[in-house]
Amino acid sequence: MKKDRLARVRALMCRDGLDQLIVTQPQAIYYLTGLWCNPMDRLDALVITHDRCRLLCYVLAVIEPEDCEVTIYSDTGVTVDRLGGLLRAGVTGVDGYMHSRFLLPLMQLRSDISFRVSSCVEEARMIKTPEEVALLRRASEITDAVFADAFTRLRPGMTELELGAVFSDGFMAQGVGRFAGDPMVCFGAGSAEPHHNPGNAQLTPGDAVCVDTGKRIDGYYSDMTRTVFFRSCSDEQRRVYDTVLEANLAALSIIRPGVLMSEIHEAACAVIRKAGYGDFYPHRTSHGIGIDYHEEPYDVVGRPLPVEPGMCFSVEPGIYLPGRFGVRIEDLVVVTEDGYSLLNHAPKQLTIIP
Ligand SMILES: [Mn+2]
Repeated sequence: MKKDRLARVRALMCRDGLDQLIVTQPQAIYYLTGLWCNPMDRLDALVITHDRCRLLCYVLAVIEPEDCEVTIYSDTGVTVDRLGGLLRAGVTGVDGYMHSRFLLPLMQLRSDISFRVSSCVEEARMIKTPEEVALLRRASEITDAVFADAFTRLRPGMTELELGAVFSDGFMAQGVGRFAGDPMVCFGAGSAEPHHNPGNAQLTPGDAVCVDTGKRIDGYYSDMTRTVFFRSCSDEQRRVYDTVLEANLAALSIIRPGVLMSEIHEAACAVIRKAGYGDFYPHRTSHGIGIDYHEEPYDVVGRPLPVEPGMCFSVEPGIYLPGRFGVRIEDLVVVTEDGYSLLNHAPKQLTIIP
């Protein structure tokens, strides 16, 4: 078990009055045990009380974490019954990832237990250790290198899927497997969709080329978006690009402990509104990153969440003009004692690829 992380989770359990906590998300189990469970459709669970840890995991997981009693199950028998047998009476937190098909029968089985949703592990994970920051930094450095190389390989007529393969091959050349989803490659009108599904659109001179991708490398994700222009750039594309870059820099410039996540978002929005594109920025500016591609801290409207040293999150404003083009510029930061440090360093000045 990762003792310091477990201690933080237990402190949060005390704060919330929990006697025990059921953790089912594989990423959270990895965070606390160093063990990657992959139950797929099955149920793995780490049960944490104030004096012991018990892990219920599928037969394929063979390395036992220290200071943790492991119960292995196979595809025979009812896993919920096994989990029910590991629980004590008392106030029990459940992470937000336990499928209802497991949780509802468990609640019926152990009607003596009071269950409640708990984000103790998510909260602990929000503040990265130096060891975690080093892994995040390395993932971003590799991603910087992949972007730099891939953007030299634009050719007229190539498809979004083909450029996606260039990025995937770039990661593979760095020894990184296909862990996350496919790279989100957007050409021209596709770049006007914040969550575009890459397809067979062909690259045409004058296109905005927006690529948003990242990989989990040694357990921790990178995530970066850069938008470049292929062979030419119109006055409006330039105006939109300059606005998004200014918004990105404005948001970054206020990051320091104590600032609210919502204030970072507002700093980006203010620039975009002032340029007249306020109706074309539909999404949040930030999400946390770590073992998950998206994790706490989320920039949620109306939640006053102050930034703390050790938090890692994205800053990714964009402007999307439907049917025409869009621009997004995404960086990752780690919050320091007096400001922030960028995890990725790919250039951001307006770039026209010849
Ligand atoms: Mn992102």
